[in-house]
Formats: sequence, C-alpha cells, structure tokens
Amino acid sequence: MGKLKPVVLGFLLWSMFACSDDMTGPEGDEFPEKLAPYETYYDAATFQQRRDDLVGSIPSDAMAVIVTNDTYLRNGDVGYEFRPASHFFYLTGFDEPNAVAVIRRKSPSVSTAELIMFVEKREGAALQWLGPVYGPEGAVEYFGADSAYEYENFVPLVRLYLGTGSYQSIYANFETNQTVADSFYSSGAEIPTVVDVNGIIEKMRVIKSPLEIDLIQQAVDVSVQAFTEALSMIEPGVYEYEVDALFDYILRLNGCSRAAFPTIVASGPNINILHYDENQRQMQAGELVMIDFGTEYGYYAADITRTLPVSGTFSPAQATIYGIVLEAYQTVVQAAAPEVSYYALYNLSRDLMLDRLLEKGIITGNKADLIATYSYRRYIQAGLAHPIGLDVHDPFPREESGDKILKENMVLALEPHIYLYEGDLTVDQDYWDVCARIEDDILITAACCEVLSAELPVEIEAIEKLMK
Ligand SMILES: [Mn+2]
Repeated sequence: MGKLKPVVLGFLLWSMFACSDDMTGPEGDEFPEKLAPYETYYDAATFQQRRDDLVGSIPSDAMAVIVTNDTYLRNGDVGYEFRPASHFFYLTGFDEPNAVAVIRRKSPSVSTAELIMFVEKREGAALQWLGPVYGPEGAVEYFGADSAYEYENFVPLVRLYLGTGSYQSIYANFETNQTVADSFYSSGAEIPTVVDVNGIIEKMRVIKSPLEIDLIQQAVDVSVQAFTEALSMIEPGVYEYEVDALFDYILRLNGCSRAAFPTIVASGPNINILHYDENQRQMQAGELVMIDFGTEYGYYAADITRTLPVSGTFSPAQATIYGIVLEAYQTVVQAAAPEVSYYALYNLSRDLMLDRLLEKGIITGNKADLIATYSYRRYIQAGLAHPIGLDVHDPFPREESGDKILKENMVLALEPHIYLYEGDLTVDQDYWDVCARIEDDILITAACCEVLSAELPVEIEAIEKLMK
C-alpha cells in the first residue's frame, strides 16, 4: 500500500528536535521553539477572512469570545486525547488546549477583525516534561493574532474591555468549555448580554473552500485505501477488531492522527445497531458485515460505509436488499445538484426503496399509509445525507424557511439504507436481519455532483471480485 502525503509537516519538523543528544535536557532559551503550524494547509489570509466575516455578522458594539475544548482526565492522571473544538479551529487554525480567542472589530467603523489570543505558555519543568507550545509569541507570529497573552490573563483583560462600556453584547460558545465559562461568569465584571454564536459560525462553515475540499479529498483517499485493504482481508473467522486495527494502521501510516469517529465494524446481528462500535465479534460465513469508517486529515473528516458479504458472495436475499439500496444511491447521485433540496432527495430515495420492497413482496402494506404514519421508518431509520467537514456531522445550513437547499461546494455524506429486523412480522422472514447501507462522500459542483470516494467500488460484482 502506498503512503500518501503526511499532513502535519510542521509537527514532524519540531518533533525531530525532541531527540536531543544533550543528556541533561534543554533548558530555557536552549529549547527549540515549536515551528510553524500545519505548513501544508495553514493559510493566514483564509483564517483572517473568516474572522472578518464573523465580525461582519455581529453588531458593531459586540465582541466574540470563542473558546476551544478543555482537557479531561480519563482515569488516574491519564487524559483523554485532545482535539480542538471545530468552531475555534475554523476561526484561528490554532490547535492547542487552554486557549481563548477574542475577536472584535479593529474599530467600530470597520469590519476588519482584530484577534486577541489567550494561550498556554510553558517554561521550566513544564517545558521539559511536556514539550514546547506556540505560546503568546507563536500566536502572533504564526496565527495572525494582533496581540496574545498567557491564558491566565483572559479574565482580567476581558474585564478591562468590558469596563470601557463599548460592548453591549458578547457572542460566545461558552458551552464548549465550562472552565472558561466559570471563570468568565465569576470574574466580577459587569456581564453584558451573552449571545450564542454557534449558528453564525455554522452558517459560515457550510460552503467549503478549495483548500477544505482538498483536505476532505485527502481524508477520503486514505479511507478508500483502508477499505480497499479490508475488502481483501474479510472472510469467515476474522474478528471485527482486526478490520478496526487495519484502519487505524493505514490512517496513521498516512500521517493522520485519528479516525473522524469511532469505527463501526458490525457483523451478523450487530448490523442492526446503528452506531455499534464494540468491534469484538468473530465474523461467520454467510453473514453481512457493515463497515462505517472515515479518517480525519488535517482535522477534516471522511465518512464512508460499505456492506459486505463475509463469505465474499452476497446471498440472493442480501443481493436483493443491497441492490435496492444501490439503486436509491445511484438515483440520488444523479439528482444531487445546486438548488435541489435535501428533502426532495430524501423523498426520492425513500419512495424508490418502498416501491421496490413492496413490488418484491418483501414488506407488506400500502406505500401512502407507510409514509403518512411514518411506519416506513422501521426500515429506513436515519436521514439520507449530512454535510461533512471539520465535523463528521457538519452543520446543515439553517434557512429561514427551514429548507435544506444544496449549494455548490457543499460536501455531503450520502447514506441510503434499509434495515429489516428479525421478528418483524411486516417483513418476509427470508429477509429478517438483512440490512444494507452504502455511504459515499459527494461534492456539489456547479451543475451536479462529484463522488469523492468513487474509487471504492459500490457495485455487487466489483465488490465480490475484490473480495476474492
Ligand atoms: Mn454518515
């Protein structure tokens, strides 16, 4: 398997300095600074433009306070892996914990944003034990901060800003970090109105830039490589965790830090659990295995699902259900385009799948009744699609009308599916426990859409060939 381009060049460069020959260890000024961030994708102008857009979207007498995730202990003194909050990263590109960004107009009459950052500084033992951080100097040098201070200065300085009386409101995402929220609310400052900023940033994140599309494509390419390897590995007797481990291996080999969400390898009866991620079971001949995986690349997610026959060949019942889902998938790919609504695509795929299930006598009932009573949801439980980006379930645009209209340069995971449960008397017994989900990532283009994960086969014959 080929190794794709590593994502975090800057990280690799500074980590080389960690291997010092000096047995006493570096101290103070001798310790190398952390080098420039994410050279492969950090673009200062892009992040500045996002902050300009943010201050343009809030009143001129407001300032934004954007916080990132806190760190949490898992057990004893071992912490959970830190991953920056997506909104914070989107506006700053900064990916260390213990940071706050104050974003406000440079002056009331302009919509150019000023960035004031509060970040961690490490010296002495903390530096030697934990390694370098960007620090306030790095926040200015690499992340376009107009000024930056140690994290502890956030509360006193915000108090000072509020004391000027220039701010009637604060647009914040305090729910992301209770530690920052507590210190803010107990600061003794006269607190102006606090407004939830999340909806504004969600809207900004809907349309992807060329750079973001490229990062998602990289995440998709690594994920497709992992799936391709898995196809030749699956056979009766293989454990679910073996596939999970293969995916971890391939994503790390490609310079990715983690999967975008817990990998699902659900075989046999586990296939009915939508977010099954225990991955402990041994696969048996004749079963299906549903695999939902996507890596994170430069903090951008891929999200792909394939439903595979453990023995390498679909049984007639499995092929029938898979074929219906595949037809829905192909119909939706043909129809997805700018100005088409998500609900139109959802109805298109739902109607097609219900028609086929009824025509073939797999389920009983009347289509109009199934829809009117929502009882079709016992077979089609989840939505058809969701945007992907910094989060695997990126926000859908919230239009005033409540519509979800597709736009050029949105990226979506499409995931038509059918689940037929054991014991469901509305389902032909030959089809009990037969399920299928197909999920691919698509980019909405000027006229239609492009399947970013098209290199991973989706047709029955192609899958069976690769599994041989
Ligand atoms: Mn998905």
